[in-house]
Amino acid sequence: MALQLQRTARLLLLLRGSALSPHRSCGKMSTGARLRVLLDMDGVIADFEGGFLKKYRQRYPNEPYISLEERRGFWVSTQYGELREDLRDKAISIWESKNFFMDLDPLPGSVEAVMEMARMKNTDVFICTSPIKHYAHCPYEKYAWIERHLGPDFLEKVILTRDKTVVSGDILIDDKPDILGRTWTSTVVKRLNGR
Ligand code: BVP
Ligand code: MG
Repeated sequence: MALQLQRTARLLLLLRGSALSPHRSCGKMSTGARLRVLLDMDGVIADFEGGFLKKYRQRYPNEPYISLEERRGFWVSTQYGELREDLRDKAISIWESKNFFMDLDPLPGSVEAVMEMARMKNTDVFICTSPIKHYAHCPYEKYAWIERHLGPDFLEKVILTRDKTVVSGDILIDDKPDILGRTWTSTVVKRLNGR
């Protein structure tokens, strides 16, 4: 993931000036135009899957679990529910708990890659992330995580939305394969275990 995001950061440099801006009036970006990058959080810069597995195994040491290599599909809850019906709610209980989102580790190299993108000329980087609907902890902790790992200036760059298709930008870097939007080019960053 880290390498992927860092490679993506470098690719951005190459993409500048190419036909990647569907929301601009013509294909090619005009000289001086700014590139707006929407960057997902969970699964791209924050290790949702690793954090989930660690806390799930701590809380439910006697229940079956799915290793990162065996994970399939986007939704953790779906695969746990398929493993055994009641495990779906047990999985959900993990990310609904206090400090779940705060304690996520940055994916290795991801913070450096975000900073590299943010330093690029004529480039605006936003963190575009979907909070869970159980809102007791998640939205607060996402802000606190961004402040801790990316710095307070990045608090200006946070977009919380359950529907990323309504956000305008040039490129969305995300690990969710099925977000279809009309305003940006979606780049799916695959996870380390190759799902
Ligand atoms: O808040 C995260 C975790 C949650 O969906 C959001 C993904 O946000 P983006 O990375 O797309 O911005 N989430 C929820 C479930 C199940 C819910 Br029921 C899940 O299996 N995986 C997952 O990431
Ligand atoms: Mg994600």
